[in-house]
Amino acid sequence: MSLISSSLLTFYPHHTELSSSASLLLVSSFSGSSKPCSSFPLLRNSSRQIKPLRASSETITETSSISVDNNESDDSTAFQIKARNRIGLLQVITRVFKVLGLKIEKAIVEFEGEFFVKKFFVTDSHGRKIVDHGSLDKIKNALMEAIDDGDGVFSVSSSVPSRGIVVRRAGLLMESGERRAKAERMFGLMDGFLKNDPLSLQKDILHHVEYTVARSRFSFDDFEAYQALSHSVRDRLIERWHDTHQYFKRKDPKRLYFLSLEYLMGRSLSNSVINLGIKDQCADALRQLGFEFEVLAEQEGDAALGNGGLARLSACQMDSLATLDFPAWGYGLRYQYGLFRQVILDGLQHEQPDYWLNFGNPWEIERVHVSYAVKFYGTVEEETLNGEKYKVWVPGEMVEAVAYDNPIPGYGTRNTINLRLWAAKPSGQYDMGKELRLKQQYFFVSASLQDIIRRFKETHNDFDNFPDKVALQLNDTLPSLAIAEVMRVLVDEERLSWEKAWGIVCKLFSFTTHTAQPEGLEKIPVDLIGSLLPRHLQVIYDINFMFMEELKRLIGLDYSRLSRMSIVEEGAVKHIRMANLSIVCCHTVNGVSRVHLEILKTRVFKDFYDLWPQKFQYKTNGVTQRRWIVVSNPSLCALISKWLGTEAWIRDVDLLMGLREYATDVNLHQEWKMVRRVNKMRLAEYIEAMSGVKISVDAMFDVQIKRIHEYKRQLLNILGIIHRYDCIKNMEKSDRRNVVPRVCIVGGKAAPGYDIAKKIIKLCHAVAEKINNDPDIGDLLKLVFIPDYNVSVAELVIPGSDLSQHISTAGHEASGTGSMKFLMNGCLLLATADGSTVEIIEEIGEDNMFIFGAKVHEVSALREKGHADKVPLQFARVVRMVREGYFGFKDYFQSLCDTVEGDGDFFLLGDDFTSYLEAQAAADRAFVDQERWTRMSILCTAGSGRFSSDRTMEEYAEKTWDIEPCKCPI
Ligand code: NBG
Repeated sequence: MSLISSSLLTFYPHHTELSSSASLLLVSSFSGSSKPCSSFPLLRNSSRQIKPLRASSETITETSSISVDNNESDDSTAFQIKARNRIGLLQVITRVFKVLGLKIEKAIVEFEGEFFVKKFFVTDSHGRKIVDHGSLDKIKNALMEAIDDGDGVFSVSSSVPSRGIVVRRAGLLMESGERRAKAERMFGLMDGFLKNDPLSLQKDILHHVEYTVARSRFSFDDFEAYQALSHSVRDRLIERWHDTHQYFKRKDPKRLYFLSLEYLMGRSLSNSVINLGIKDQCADALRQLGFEFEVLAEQEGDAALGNGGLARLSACQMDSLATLDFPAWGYGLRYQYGLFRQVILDGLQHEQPDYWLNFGNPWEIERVHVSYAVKFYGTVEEETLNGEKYKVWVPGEMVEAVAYDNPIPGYGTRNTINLRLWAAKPSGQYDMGKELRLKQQYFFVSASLQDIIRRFKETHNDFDNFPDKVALQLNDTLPSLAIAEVMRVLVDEERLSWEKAWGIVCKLFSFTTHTAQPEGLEKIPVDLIGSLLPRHLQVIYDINFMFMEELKRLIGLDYSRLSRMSIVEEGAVKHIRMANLSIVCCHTVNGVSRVHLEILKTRVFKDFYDLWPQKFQYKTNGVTQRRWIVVSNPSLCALISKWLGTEAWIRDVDLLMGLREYATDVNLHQEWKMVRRVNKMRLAEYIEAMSGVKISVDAMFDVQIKRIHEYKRQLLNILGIIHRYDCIKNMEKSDRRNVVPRVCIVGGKAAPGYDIAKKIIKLCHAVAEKINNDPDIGDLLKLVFIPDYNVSVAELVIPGSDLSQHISTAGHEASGTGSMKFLMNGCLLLATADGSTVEIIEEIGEDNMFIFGAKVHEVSALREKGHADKVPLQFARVVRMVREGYFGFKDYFQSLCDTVEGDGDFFLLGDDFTSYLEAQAAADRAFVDQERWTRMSILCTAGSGRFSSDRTMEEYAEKTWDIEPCKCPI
C-alpha cells in the first residue's frame, strides 16, 4: 500500500466483547421491510395534509404497553413491549433482564417512526419459562420503571397482548373499533411537517435548548445554541429521511450500496440547512435570539473519518446521490477517533488524537436495535445435511456491530438518503482500535452485508433477483472482502450451489481503484486471513483455482503471466492480492480519470485489460458544487446566480457555462474582484490569527493544500519559493518594484510514519522563518504553513486563493479533486498534465492555466536517461542552499536533499524545475494584468461544470450500477 493509504487510521479504539445480546436476533423494519407495521408511517404521511396540528402530549403515554405471553413459545416466556423510541432504550431493557438474572433467548424488534414494538423471549436462570405470577409482576414492574422516561402515566396490559395499542400489521389498521381509533389518534398527534418559518424554528431551538441540551433558555452559549439548532435541523432531516425510505420501500427499486471504509464529511450544519433550503430562515431566527448563524456553524468540529482524496470523494458522491434522487445507501465505519490532528511544534508535525465524539454528534442517530454479530477466528468444520456436505465456520470470537445513521439530504429534493456507520459495541474486553486493519475491514463488510441481505430478504425470497435489486460498489479494494463474504453467505448459509452463487456475485460488484501505482495496491498476508477469517481464505482459494483453470484455457501455460494474474502471490510470505480478487469478481473496474484508465490498461492492470477489455471504464471524479461553492463561498454563489439569473446551476451545474458570455463584462469584473477580495481578507485574518504573519491582500495568494507526499511535490514548490527569495535578495533594490508580491500558502498532513514527508513540512517552516523575518523582503514574499488541514480549512482557503498548485509528477495522481474545487471558485491552476488536469485543460483551455512539466508518456524515458549531468543550475543552487544549512537544520535535511539529487530524483523535480519556474513567471505576468486575470478566473468557474460529482454519479448510475432515480414525492 502507498504510505498515504496505509497510514493506519488511529481510529476506532472501541471496547467490545461478545455480550449476551450478541446472540440476539435483532430485526429492524425501519428500512424497507414488508414486515408487519409497514403501513404505519404511510398513513401518517398521507394524513399530514388534512389533519389539525399537534395536540397536547399527555396522551402519548397511552401508546406504551407491556404484555406477557407464555403460549407463544414452548420453552420461553414472551414479553412484548411497545414504547416510544428513544436512544438507549433497547439497552435499558436488556439490562433489566440481565440484572434480574434472566436470559434473552431471542428478541424481535420492530421499529416504525417513533415507536418500538419489541418481543423478548426470555428464560430464567435454569433456562426455563417463567410461570410464577409474582415473578412475572416483578419483571413487569422493573421494565415499566425502566421504560417510563418521565412521561408519567404508563399502561401495562395483562397477559394477553390485545390490550394497549399493539399495531403490528397493516391489516390491523383496517379493523374498526377502539384499536383503529387509537391508531388514528396517534397519527393525528403528529400529522404535519415541522414548519420552517423563523418563529417555528425559534420555538424548536428553544425547545432543544431546554429539553435536549438541558440548559435554561435564558442562559446558553454559542456551543449550546449550535447543539439546539443542529437538533432542530436534524428533526427536519429525519422527517424527509423517513419519507424517503418509506418511498424506496414501496417502490422497491434497484439500490446502490456504496461500501467505503472512509468518508471525510467535514461539518454538517451549513450543508444541511442549505440542502434543506432553510438557511435564511435559520439565520433570521437566530438573529432575533441574539445569535449569528456563522458563529454557530464555526462551533462544529469536522467529521474526519478518512485520510485524503478517496475519503472526501465519497462524501461528495453521497451529496450527489441524494440530490439526484438515486436509491442509494452509504456504508462506513464509525471510528471512535477521526484522522489525527496535526500540531506543529518547532516546525515538526505531531499527531494528536481527534476526539471528535467528545462533545456529542447531533448528526447521527444511534440505532441500538440494528445490530449484528460479527464473527472472527475459529475453525471451519464440515457438516452433512440430506447427503450434502456443507462448510460451517465455528468462530472463536464475536463482536457486535451497532448502526449509527447519518441522514444525507439532497438539494432541491425531498430525498434524504442514509449513511450507515458501524461501531463495535463497547464493553471492556478488548480494544478494536488496536485491532488490525483487516479486522476492521471484515467488521465493516460483515455488518453491512448482513444488513443488506436482511433488507433484501424482507421482500424477496429468491437470490436470483439479488443482482436486479442490489448493486454493490467497492470504494477501492479496502472493502473487497465483501466478495468472499457474499460467496460464503450464499453457499454456506443460504445453501446455494457454488456455481449459482458465483453467477450472482459476478453480477453484483463493481470496483473503483484510486491509485495509479502498482505499489499502492493492497496485499494481505495469507496467514493473517487464514487465522482471522479461515473460511474466507478457503473461498478466495477456490475462486482463484477456478480463475486459474479458466485462464490456462484462455492463454495457455504462460506461467509468468499466470503468476502475475493469480489472486495469490507466492513468495517467502504468501499474500492475497485484493485488486486481483476485485478484478476477477467485479463486472466493472473503474478508473477515476481518463489518464488513470490509460495507466491501468497499459501498466497496472495490463494483463487483465488484455483479457477482459470490456470490464475497464473510467468515470472522471467530480466534487459537489453545493459544498464547494454554495456552502463555502456564499458571495460567489450569489454573484453567479445574479448573473445567470437563476439558482438552477446548483442542481444543473452545466449552466455555469453561461458565465462565458460575460467573461469580459466590466461590471461582472468589478463584482467578481470584490467577492474575491473579501474572501482573501477573510483568509488573511485567519492566517494572522493562526500564525501571527500579517499578509497583504494585494499579493497573489498562491496555495498548495493536500496530503504531503513526494509525488505531489510540495518540495518542488518550496524549492521554487527559495529560488524566488534568492532572486529578490540578489536584485537591485530598484528592480524589486517590479516583483509581483506573493503569499505562498502550504497545508497538509504527512502520514505518521512517512519520514520524508515530515521533513518537507519542517523545511517549509524553516524557509518561512527565514523569509518572513527578512526585512529586505517585506510584502514581496511570505510563506505560511496552515496546520491541521481538513475540510473546514479547505472551505476557508479555497475561496480566498488566486493561484493553486497541482504539480504531481505526471502519471502519479490518479485524478486529483482539489483542483476541481479551486476551479469552481475561480482560482487559476498551475499544474502538470496529470490525472484529471488533462481533462480540465480540455475544458478551460491551456491559455487560461499555467501548465508545465513532463507529460505522462515522457516520464519513463526521463527516468531511464538519469539526470545527474543535466540538472539546471538554478535547481542545483537551491538544493545546495538547503544542504549547506542556509535555513538551519543542516544534518536533518541531508536525506531530504538526497531524494532529489543524482539518481535519487525519482519524481523528476530537477527535470521539471525550469518549466516550473517559467509557469510561475507566466502566472506573475498574468496577475499584473488584473483584467486578464479576472477573465481567466471567470472562465475557470464557467468551465468547471464537468467536474461536478453530479456528472460522475450519473455516469456510474447509467454505465456501472444500472440504477434509476427514485424521487420521493413532496
Ligand atoms: C486518491 C488519489 C487521487 C484521487 C482520489 C479520489 C486515495 C487513496 N487516492 O488522485 O490519490 O483524486 O483518490 O479518487 O485517496
